[in-house]
Amino acid sequence: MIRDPETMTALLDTVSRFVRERLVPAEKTVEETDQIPPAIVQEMKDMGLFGLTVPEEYGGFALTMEEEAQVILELGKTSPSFRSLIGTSVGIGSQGIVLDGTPEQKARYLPRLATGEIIASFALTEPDAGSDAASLRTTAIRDGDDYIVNGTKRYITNAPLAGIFTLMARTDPANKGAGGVSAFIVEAGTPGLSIGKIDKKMGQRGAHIADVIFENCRVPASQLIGGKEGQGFKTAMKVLEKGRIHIAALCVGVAERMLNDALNYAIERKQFGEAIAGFQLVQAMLADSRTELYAARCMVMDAARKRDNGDDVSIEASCCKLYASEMCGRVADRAVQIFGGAGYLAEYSIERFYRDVRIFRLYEGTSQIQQIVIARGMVREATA
Ligand code: COS
Repeated sequence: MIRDPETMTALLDTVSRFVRERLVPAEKTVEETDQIPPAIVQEMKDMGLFGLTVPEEYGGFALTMEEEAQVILELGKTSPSFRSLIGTSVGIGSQGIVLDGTPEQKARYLPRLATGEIIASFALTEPDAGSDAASLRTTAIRDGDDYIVNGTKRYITNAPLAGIFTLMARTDPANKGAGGVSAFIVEAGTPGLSIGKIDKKMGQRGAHIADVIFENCRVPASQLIGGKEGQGFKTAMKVLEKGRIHIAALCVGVAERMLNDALNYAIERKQFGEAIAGFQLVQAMLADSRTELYAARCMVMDAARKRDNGDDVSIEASCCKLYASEMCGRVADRAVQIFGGAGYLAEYSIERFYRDVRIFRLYEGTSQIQQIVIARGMVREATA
């Protein structure tokens, strides 16, 4: 749902100009230094990018899903590390509070998330709990007015920068399943909370992940999201469902950038006396990529509109994430092929994008998890 087309067009134009004029020229620096320049971080804050999905009464843009998808698609046309910086505050890190937080929790954290003063991270995954998220072992045991948290969270995006963590922990150790899990807001700096070393990754330099370790970390009971135990897994699933449409939009944006670069290269690059864009085997790669991109974009916008409409989109969100992330991988591969030997060189951005996009098929639910969610949903529909 686009609430006001004029405002939306202005926002998209601003983001698009920012991407073209500020982010694309900084891509190499981010790759080389493994840091997003502080001036760019400040500009992202000033533009309100950290608050895209925070409700207006807390200082955000309160974008609908369709609006968010359009902005993220635009922001996707550059190194995905930039999106990653705002990604957890816009998506999985904040949405547990937005969807299920108490009024006090919203008032305490959302205004500061909206300005970018603090960053929110999402702490679900553990060394032994990834796809099987309900098997998480981190515990939060009630002790007076507090919970005492123990456990380790792994691959936590933006952990080294985060001001708060949306933490999923088991409050009922006797319940080994989803029902024993609760969600908390834990502030960075709480005694007993520490951050591991930054992990070295395949791509997305400038975007950092690390372990988050809880050792007898005392968290006030007022930090239990929604004030209710046993709801944490459902909060996580709702957050991830929305996040899957967000990531699918990102996949479309990055794929558009890669395909555009490959097309321009194919028009310039001459072999056998003519531009390689004139060769049908190259044209097939361009055409297949354009077709799949079009399909993914249509899927993302349809799922986003349905969610805005209040429909159950658990199947559609997973269809989008599955198709768009796999499509993005195929487009990256074809783009390298079109660039030929040059595509293997760090000098060209496609070498970096090829590595950067590999994570899309893994995080916020692997392709195999999306298949499971889709098929289970189909069975549920058919047997309801
Ligand atoms: N919205 C609301 N509630 C949901 C939901 C959703 N999208 N999906 C599941 N739930 C609820 C279920 O209704 C169920 O509630 P009841 O017990 O009241 O019926 C509860 O959550 C447990 O669901 P389910 O039985 O399906 O849980 P499973 O343990 O079988 O796990 C999968 C389901 C595999 C889908 C889940 O573990 C998953 O998504 N794994 C991937 C996690 C992931 O994306 N990790 C990425 C790391 S974060 S970047």
